[in-house]
Amino acid sequence: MRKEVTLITGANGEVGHGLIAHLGRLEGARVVALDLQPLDPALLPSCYRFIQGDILDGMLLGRLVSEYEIRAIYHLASLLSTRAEFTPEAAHRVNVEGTLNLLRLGVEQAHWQGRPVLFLYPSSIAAYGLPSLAAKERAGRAREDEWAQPTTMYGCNKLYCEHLGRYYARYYRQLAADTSTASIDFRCLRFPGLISAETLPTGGTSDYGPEMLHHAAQGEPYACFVREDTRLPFMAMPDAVKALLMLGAAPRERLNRLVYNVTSFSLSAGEIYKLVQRAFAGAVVSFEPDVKRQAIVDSWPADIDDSAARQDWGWQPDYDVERAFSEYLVPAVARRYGREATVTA
Ligand code: AKB
Repeated sequence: MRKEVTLITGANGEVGHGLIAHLGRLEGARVVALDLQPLDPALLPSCYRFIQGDILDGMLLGRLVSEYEIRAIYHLASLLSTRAEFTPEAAHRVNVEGTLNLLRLGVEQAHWQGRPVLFLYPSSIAAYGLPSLAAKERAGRAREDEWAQPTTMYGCNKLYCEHLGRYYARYYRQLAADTSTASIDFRCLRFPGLISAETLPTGGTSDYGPEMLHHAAQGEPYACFVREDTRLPFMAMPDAVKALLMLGAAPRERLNRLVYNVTSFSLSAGEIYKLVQRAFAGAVVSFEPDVKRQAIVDSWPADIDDSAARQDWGWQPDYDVERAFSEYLVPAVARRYGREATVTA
């Protein structure tokens, strides 16, 4: 008999770390983790199996289907916004073709099992594209269906994959004679910039937030690549994991949409610096905007409206800005680098 498992792609990434650590603690959760790189050894005890490989490798995905009964897929693998601009076509392959492979795998599994397979997909504020800074200032908290004109390859990929998820969940092979077979239960979150104490982000454009903190904790100066007044929504990693788990567990009939915004707090780069300085006396940050990366951040909303998630499945972050810094980020980052920090409640 094939074993029932939960598949997590991009297992080594920021969200993968938090998610695997959590699922590994749950009784009976068999996590099959997939990543291009060897898995962080700290995560191995939480996994049923780790496979080092590529989501573009059809043979590998085929073997997974034959070996496991996949009940849920958390498809986290992607190339983030800054890195994707250096290799847009490669990013498209990973972010879109990779997602297409996983969606097809999910549908195939659902057919075999005769029941829906849960498919959790993290999208991003990068799916938005505000035409100007003035529009960003006027826009306020963006709702899911507004400003959907992303300017980055990553943002285009995320937005398109939101649509692909809807297609595979509801319309896949809609002209086939037999349309009665089960499909995927696609659920998507649009995340703000995520800040983790355990891992450093790689290749994103909202990375200046976490980078400021990790540099300060190591006693290193940081040159911030956006202006001090640049504002984005952010979320502490435990809340990102909580949001994925809550959306995954929500009764299907409560969900009025496939794509939900979730957020915790909105901060300017200058405000992040103040919080970092409060924790690590002597932290040095200079603001040296990179015009091109600045333009990307200026096209993302200063805040997002997550009232649909709050209403449909009871979303609420555990960490507001104070708690995120004083109870999670600062103590954990200080521990990580063996530093003293001032924790202000
Ligand atoms: C990035 O900066 O690319 C990501 C994101 C906002 O999705 N952190």
